[in-house]
Amino acid sequence: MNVAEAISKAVVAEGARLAAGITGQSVGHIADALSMNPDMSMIYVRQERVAVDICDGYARVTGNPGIVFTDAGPAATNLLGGWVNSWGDSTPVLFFAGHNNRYSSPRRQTKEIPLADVFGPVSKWVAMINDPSQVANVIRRAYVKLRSGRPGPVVIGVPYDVTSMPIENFHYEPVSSRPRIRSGGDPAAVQAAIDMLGNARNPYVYVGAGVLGSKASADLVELAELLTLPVATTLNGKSAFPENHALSLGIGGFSRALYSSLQATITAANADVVLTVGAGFKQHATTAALPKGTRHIQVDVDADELHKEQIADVGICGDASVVLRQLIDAARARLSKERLAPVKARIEELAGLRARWVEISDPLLHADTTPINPYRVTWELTQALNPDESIVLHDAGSVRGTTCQHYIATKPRSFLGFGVQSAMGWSIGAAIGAKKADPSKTVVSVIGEEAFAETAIDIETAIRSEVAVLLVVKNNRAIPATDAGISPHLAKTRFKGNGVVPHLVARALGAKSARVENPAELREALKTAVAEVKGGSFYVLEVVTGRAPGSLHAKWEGAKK
Ligand SMILES: Cc1ncc(C[n+]2csc(CCOP(=O)(O)OP(=O)(O)O)c2C)c(N)n1
Ligand SMILES: [Mg+2]
Repeated sequence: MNVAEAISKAVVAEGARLAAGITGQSVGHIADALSMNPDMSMIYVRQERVAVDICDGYARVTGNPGIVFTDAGPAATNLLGGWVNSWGDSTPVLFFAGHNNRYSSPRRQTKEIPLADVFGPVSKWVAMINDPSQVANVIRRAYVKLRSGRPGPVVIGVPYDVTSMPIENFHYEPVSSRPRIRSGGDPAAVQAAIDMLGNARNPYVYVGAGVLGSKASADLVELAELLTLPVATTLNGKSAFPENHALSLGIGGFSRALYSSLQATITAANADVVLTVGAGFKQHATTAALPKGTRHIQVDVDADELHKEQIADVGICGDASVVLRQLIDAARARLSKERLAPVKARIEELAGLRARWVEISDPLLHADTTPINPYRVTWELTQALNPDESIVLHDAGSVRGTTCQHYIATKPRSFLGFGVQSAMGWSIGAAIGAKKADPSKTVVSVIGEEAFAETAIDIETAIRSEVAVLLVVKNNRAIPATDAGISPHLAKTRFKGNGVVPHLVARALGAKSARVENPAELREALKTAVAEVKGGSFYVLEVVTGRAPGSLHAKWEGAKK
């Protein structure tokens, strides 16, 4: 056995089942050894960043990291556009980076880059395997970092000369054979938190993707029902709490986000106690401060994240599922029967706020204008899919807002939001990864025509790999973005000609496709598209849309309870 084969054996023992990348001399042995393993599903992409996007989408659904492999130098840097998404959103991905021979660098060798300097600041960990004796230890360390705490992408560089070195009697004991490392909260802090929540007049719960990563949705529902707590999610955490639940506020913020719903915004604005769990407090999610005097209980698996946005009154470091369970137990032990009874008035109040949100949204969702309103596309998609059996993704740009606010996610990981880095084109690869993760689901990416143009070439990858997903392209090119105040003069260059025409490009790459301009034909077109994808075809539905504001706050700004 050589080092490359030992690496393949070790990652498979750790549970790796998906690898994606592009080969090159430096990584050739590793790519081949991964391919030799019958348990590994291989995807050969057309650009490296899509390999990361595939593994990123796969990990968001399974929690299991996929393996990315690339040649050295520009091949490795070519994946950074995807890599920073995984880093920003704390998604576990394991990257085997081809590298120059050990003793030939650093001498400006062909494709030589300072791997640790380039990836170090945007990775959870960067390590090198410089000797066969290091294989087992480095891979075990990598999996500890990928599977515990706040996850993130990990790089292992392997010099080409090392990959073919013999490794005798290779024995690997996977860390994944042990239970996941999960820590609980300080019991005193848990008690303080439950007393604070129990006494709250207007509680507000705000949760992020940490709840999804910890598979804590059932615990969250139980706690919310026990104490009648309204729950909002971050964009990345969307689907952590069922959005068809009477206590759901949809997307919210701390205290306000670009995409927070009316019900989330008003609930947060009136909150006296806020419980946050596994939320990242990113710029778009923190557009208004908490009201003065509001107390904050913050739960995060990463102690470095505590007191991040503002001082927390109670900070609890621990795994979301473990801490939520502790909170449930503490509530049962410490709170009165009366407090644990359903608070009917709160549920009615939420229903009233939700009705106002529907009233504001309905004209957009049902608009019959031409070009088609992009919110209408989201509404029709919600009708065309069974949300319990689907995974919906969005891409960067205005499609994010016109998709994430009204799609109703009912099951954990049935909607994959992404956001702090927001690299255009992510959702094509991520949709491929999501479908690999759960082939029983209908997977749909909603994407703009410019984001489509960034990564559409990998439609060919999906078709060659027999992965069928639906891309709904909201094409608003006919109405150029004005980007007023930023780059209005660029429009004559940016919007010249027809641009990349999604339904034609899709067809050239081997996909089925259609284009819709008439709102009356949208429902039928979506029905056909969904049926085709369920039948195993990759399908691109291009919908000619207008432009609409991504955030709806202006429609009810200043509104009070
Ligand atoms: C890789 C990358 N490059 C540039 C940007 C900046 N950017 C954000 S949205 C956008 C335009 C997106 O256009 P489109 O995909 O058509 O979506 P729309 O906003 O029209 O809905 C650009 C250039 C980005 N987010 N990611
Ligand atoms: Mg566009």
